[in-house]
Amino acid sequence: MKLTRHENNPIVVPGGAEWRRAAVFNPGVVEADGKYYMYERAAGSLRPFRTSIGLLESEDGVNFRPVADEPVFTADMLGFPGGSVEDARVVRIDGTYYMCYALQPYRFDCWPTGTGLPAYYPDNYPEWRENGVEPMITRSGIAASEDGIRFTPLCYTTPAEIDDRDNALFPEKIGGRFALLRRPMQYVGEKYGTNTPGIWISYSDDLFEWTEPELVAVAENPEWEGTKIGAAATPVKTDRGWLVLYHGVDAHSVYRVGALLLDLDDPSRVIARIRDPIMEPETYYERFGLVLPNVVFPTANVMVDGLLYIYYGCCDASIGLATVPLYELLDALTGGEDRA
Ligand code: BMA
Repeated sequence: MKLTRHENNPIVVPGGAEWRRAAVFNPGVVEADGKYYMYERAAGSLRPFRTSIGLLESEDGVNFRPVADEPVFTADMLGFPGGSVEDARVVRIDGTYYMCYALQPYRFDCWPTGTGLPAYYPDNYPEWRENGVEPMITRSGIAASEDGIRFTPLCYTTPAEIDDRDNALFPEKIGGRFALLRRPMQYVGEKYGTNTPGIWISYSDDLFEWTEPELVAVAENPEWEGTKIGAAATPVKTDRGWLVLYHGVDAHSVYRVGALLLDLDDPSRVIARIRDPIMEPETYYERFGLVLPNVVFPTANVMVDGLLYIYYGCCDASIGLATVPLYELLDALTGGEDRA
């Protein structure tokens, strides 16, 4: 099983409008009425490092052009001027676009430290402490739109005091309820049945009230996913189960991509999982970025003529596309260890 990197990679790069001048990465993508809409996470500078969500469109899922002069979603719209909205994972359910986003409420600075790892530095921005927020804590929520262009904040999916990102809504209700993958960082220790942050699931009737998270999957292969794992993109419904790509982080902060299958009716149940990463940083744009090196971070996948198109952030700097025939990925999954 082999993913193919697109020859135009990276397919989307920073430039143009001031707010996307420094970096574009970790995009949501949906296909609607024959067009592909991409929701990029965009930064205008590293100091401060502040990201908003910009919109691009494409006829073929490869060549994207900006749609709007301004971002379509910002932290200002949530009442946090200067904060960041990040890592949009977008689905369309019954004609409405739902964007799961991560929110960091205030600005921070970001620079390379010379050791390969960046410093994320909030101390120049006293609002973090004045407002009693633990620096760098992330809250997640959902914004909604009827046309895919104008988004308005709908709800928070996670409590303010928990660091919880990598939220991904399933593209349809399951057993009559919305279902959401998430990654509560503090859910570790004996009480939670895991020593490292993992993938959890919650359900909701109305998107506003969510059930207590149930554990779905944790790191099993310490050499590449030992630090933490999190859902990558919107789960894909297949006849063998829900296909979920996820990212795994190793002890040196290298981000790789894993794959697992969840039961169609009970998506808290993992029925298959591939032991090795299906993708890891290899090319120059995946190994060298503005700050953190060695990151492939998928946040979207769509089906195009039997191929799974996987859109991913490259080192928090640009956007790549990799493809794989869906059946090849499913064969790799179900031919592996059976966890049913
Ligand atoms: C994660 C998130 C992502 C980011 C990745 C690599 O923790 O912040 O948004 O792409 O780190 O820096």
